[in-house]
Amino acid sequence: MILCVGPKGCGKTLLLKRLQLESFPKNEITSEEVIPTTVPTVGINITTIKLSRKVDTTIHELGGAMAPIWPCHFSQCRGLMFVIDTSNLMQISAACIQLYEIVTHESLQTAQILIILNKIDVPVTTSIIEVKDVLRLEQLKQHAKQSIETVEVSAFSGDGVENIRKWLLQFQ
Ligand SMILES: Nc1nc2c(ncn2[C@@H]2O[C@H](COP(=O)(O)OP(=O)(O)OP(=O)(O)O)[C@@H](O)[C@H]2O)c(=O)[nH]1
Ligand SMILES: [Mg+2]
Repeated sequence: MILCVGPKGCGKTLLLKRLQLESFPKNEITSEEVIPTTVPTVGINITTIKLSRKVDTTIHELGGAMAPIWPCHFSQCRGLMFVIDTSNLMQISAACIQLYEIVTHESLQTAQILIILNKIDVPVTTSIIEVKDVLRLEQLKQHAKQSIETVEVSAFSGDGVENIRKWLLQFQ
């Protein structure tokens, strides 16, 4: 199972919709033309994404409001996408704690982890370097047993989402 988690409002649902929109072969609708609306996810949102002509993948988004019970879903997890809103510095410190809990969780020791730095389209004074510092990303990568990758994206514009598609291909 591939999970997508992250704090409330960090952009998980929009990101999954974006991945669906930009499915293979390319949808007629181009990224800028359609910005789907989202509502906070209560429970689990299951999305199927086409990665190639023959390959589909299913992702389970667990809403940010469900954070206390995310671990109930970790036992079957092969890949975990952790989304962070880079425009919300207050949330990043809280996300850092959630991320450490995930990386150290016993059921996730062999899972692949992708940290998705989202909302890079939002003009903010905080740089991505500062965001990575607050997250203590380098220390996390050094100490973690898992493979941890990072991507910078905008679910809004679609920038960078192709790197998520590449990461997803390893589970086929
Ligand atoms: N500017 C900008 N806004 C974004 C981006 N991604 C998401 N949003 C907006 O952020 C808000 C929350 O997005 P959601 O996708 O619903 O957030 P979520 O992580 O699914 O939230 P929960 O389901 O409550 O956990 C919406 O208004 C989105 O349009 C982005 O990359 N850039
Ligand atoms: Mg959601």
